[in-house]
Amino acid sequence: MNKFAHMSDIHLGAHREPVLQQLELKCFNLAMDTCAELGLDFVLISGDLFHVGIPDLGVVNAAVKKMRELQEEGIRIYAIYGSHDYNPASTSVIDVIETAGLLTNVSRWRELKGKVRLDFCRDPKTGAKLTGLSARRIGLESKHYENLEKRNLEEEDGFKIFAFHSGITELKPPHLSEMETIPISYLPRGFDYYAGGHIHERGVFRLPGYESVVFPGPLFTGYGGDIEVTARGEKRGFYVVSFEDRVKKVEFTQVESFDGRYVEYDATGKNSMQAAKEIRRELDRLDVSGKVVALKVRGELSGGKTSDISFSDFRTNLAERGALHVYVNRHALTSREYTQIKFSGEDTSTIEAKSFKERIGDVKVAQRSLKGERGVALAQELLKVLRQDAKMDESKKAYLERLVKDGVHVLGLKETIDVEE
Ligand SMILES: [Mn+2]
Repeated sequence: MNKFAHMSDIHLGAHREPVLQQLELKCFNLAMDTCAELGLDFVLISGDLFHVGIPDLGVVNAAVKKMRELQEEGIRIYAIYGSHDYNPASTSVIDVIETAGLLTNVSRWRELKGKVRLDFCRDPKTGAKLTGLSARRIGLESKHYENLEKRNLEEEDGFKIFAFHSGITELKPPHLSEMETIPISYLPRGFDYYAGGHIHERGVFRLPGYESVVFPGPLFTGYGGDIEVTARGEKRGFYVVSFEDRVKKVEFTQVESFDGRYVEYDATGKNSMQAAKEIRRELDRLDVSGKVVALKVRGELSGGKTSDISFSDFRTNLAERGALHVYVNRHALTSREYTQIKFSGEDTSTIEAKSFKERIGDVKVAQRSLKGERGVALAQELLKVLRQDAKMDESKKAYLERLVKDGVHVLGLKETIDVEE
């Protein structure tokens, strides 16, 4: 029986804290070792292997070392770009690793008479045929799917896998309502396996004409919210897919990322002093040694300021008691007396999307791309570009030039700039 691993949203390099960086690498190494132990034929990564297009070289080096080990075991790695490791204006780390021969990007597309044409990549060991579409800039991605030539893909015989990095409208969880998705009909029909990425929630789905639409969710954690979910007990890992001429079995394989403890506290109706005391009591009850602690505090205080609750004191105390890392989510904590937080939500990206949506009406320009939902998406994309850190050894000038270049690209001004050059 042939077997492959389907993973996604690994987000290597997402964390600044050394402890989380170590856990992240440990988790990636463990996942790769598990693939070797299980004797898999290949690994398919549906995007966001890295958190950014040009990550820290130390992170890249560690990942490449492990990928090379896997290759030496005879296990090939296939991938597509995700929304994070896709770099609009420059070479992405994925390209570098592909050039080095350690990974194959299966999204091989070209434009032919206004249509997007995809080619298959055949796995030499199993004969499986892989193709897919990488994430692109929001909007551009939809355009790619709209123009996708599906006939050659649907007519191809053999065991076929389609990799993609997008949310599917029909499968969108209600709490991700802000997320841009594509309808399932954008994908070619009749593939044996649809290897999804981008949605940080695990699930195996079946839709008419589309058997086995699978999202593995993050392997470790991409965003703070993922830490919270893991700490709450959600298992992380990847899917092992057994197949011959059809899929025989899709099995979740857990990869231990960390031991977590989760505390949720509803401060509604309490004053700030009461709340601080009760949270502390909750935390004191936990054995936190060697654990990652996620603390979520929400609700509206009846009195006092949210800043009266000293989260840094909680952190210090937990660190002293041996906690590996403390993640605090207090985005949804407000006070009746002092309303400082205008937008509440579960995580930063939701809050950003809400804020942009609320203010987009104020944008008075002629360009349609800057208004409405497209404007919101563009603003989010631009924010992502501007949020990039300078790389080690990168001069301030080079850094600024890179930001401007990426920003100009996101805004779709590339051609104008080219003319000026
Ligand atoms: Mn992701």
